[in-house]
Amino acid sequence: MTQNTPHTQPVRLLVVLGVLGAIALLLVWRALDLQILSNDFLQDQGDARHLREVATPAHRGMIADRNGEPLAISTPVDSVWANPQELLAARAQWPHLARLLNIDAKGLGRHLTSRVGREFVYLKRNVSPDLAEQVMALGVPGVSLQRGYRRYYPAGEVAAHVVGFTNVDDTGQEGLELAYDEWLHGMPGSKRVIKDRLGRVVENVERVSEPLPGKDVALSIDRRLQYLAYRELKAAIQSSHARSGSVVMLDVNTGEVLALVNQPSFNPNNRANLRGDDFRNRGVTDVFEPGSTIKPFTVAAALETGKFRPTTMIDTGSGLFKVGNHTVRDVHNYGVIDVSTVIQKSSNVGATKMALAMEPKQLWSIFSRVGFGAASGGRFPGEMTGALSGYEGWGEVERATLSYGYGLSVTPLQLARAYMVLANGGQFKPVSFVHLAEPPQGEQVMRPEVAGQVLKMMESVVNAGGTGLSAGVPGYRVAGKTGTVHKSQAGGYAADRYLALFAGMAPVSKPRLVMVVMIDEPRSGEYYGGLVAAPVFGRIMAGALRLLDVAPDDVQSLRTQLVQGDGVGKNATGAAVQAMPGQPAVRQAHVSSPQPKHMAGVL
Ligand code: 59J
Repeated sequence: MTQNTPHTQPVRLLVVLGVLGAIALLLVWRALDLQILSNDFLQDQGDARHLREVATPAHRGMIADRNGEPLAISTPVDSVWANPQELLAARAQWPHLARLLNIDAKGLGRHLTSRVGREFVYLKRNVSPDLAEQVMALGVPGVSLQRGYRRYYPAGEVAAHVVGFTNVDDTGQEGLELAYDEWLHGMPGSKRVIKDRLGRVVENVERVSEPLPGKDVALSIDRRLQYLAYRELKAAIQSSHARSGSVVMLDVNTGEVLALVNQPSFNPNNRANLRGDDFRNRGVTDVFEPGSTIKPFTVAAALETGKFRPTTMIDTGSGLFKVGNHTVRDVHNYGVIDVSTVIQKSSNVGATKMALAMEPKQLWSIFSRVGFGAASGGRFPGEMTGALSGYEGWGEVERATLSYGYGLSVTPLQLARAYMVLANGGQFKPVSFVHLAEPPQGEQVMRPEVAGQVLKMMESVVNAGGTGLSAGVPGYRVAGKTGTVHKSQAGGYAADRYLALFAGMAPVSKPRLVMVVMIDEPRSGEYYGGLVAAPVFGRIMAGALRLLDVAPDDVQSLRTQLVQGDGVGKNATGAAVQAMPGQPAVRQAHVSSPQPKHMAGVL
């Protein structure tokens, strides 16, 4: 029965043929399916494994100063990245890779394992071209480079607060990098590439879209003035052991910010272990009570009422004046003095008597017109507007204390902008952080005669008998106002913590520059604005007028000096000098050079 019989042969043959035929059919079907029916799907799958669309980063625009000097530039760098799966398989190579990239090999393992589902992880961003080359020379599977840009800040700490900085993704985080991010950042492009099994680009297939580079920004800042202001402020903060400080310099004709520096500062090129406090652009974010630097506006309001003229006499009595249950005090007893002398000596009682002789609205109006309590127009991120309350709630005590600068708050930038009104014949201009093609239309907010009279009074502050002699600059007429302010604290005013201020302009015959110097908590014994802030103003102003080639408008004082040969200007004489020791030395320092020797090497 096991033997094949002849008649069973054809049946077996048929079965075998049938099976073979079926298999052949199946193969043909499968071939058809792969080649034609499912082709698109398979092609896509294959492409998905090898054909990639990758982003090509856009070049971020440059931030330059008003003369085209770079303040923030992007340079090409590479980022090292990996395909976790592939790199996980090359464990033996980790130590080399980790050592080169200065990362922990164990941490690298964890980093990869936790991201094994992904196809892309950064190992180290923004490495130097040199290091990138060394990494690729290792030939570790799954490791590739990605082209990008790194931001570099040539002026470092000097312009750090104004320029700000970007994060690793090249997006503006602070300062003007943030304010002008949209303008600077451009649009990344993309291209299609073919990658091999190890994820390396083997062929550029096509550009899908070109990256659109960002646009450049020219700031209003003049890098030379910025350096000058920074050096002098830093030296002053160090020698007075102050907590912090700011200097703001504006162009009177345009409202452009020519210099804005703060202490403490930071190096934007290396922001490891930094405190958030250092990032603050105090010139626009910090408010303080302006104290006596407000008095020129109180006087302007008094002149506007028509009840006062520069020569009107005011009895400041014994320097004590009771308003309600508050006593207004002067540091010295000035007796009967004219309005001009109220400014020159900084009499709180004098300012109070003028304020009480006018309607509350008149005082409020001038503060409001010169921009207190309102944003500067410079669009700086995080800018504070300060506080100016409505006059409806002002009683006699409020009117008195407001007249000499307490009960409102301002930023250094706002104070500088307000002084700009006095410097340019009563015209109010918005402040700008970018270079302007032409000056903006000013708004006349004060009669030119009033502005001119107040300017003249402020010139006496810097001359014999004034509180701010060391703000003077040989060869130029300078005007300004000192301020020494007890800092407010919970429940009143701190007995031993002060702000030293000086705000002013030069040259008086045709003001070109306005500047505010603010020094917070000088702790070396001296704390008067006239002794701590005014000399900083004088040194920076002297250098700035020279750098900008501003013609001297007080040649007579230079001649006198040359003839006397003692290097002491006309301002360094008079009663106030005895009251403020150290004054002549300071003046001498900037008579001979705008950059005194002891400043060298500060930066
Ligand atoms: C002063 C104040 C505090 C707040 C007084 C400064 C007041 C006041 C309550 C005594 C130091 C000081 C609202 S002084 O800035 O008058 O810079 O050249 O802090 O008066 O009522 O030992 N400035 N400063 N006053 N408070 N409240 C003068 C003046 C000013 C000078 C000096 C001497 C004050 C010449 C301040 C300067 O003009």
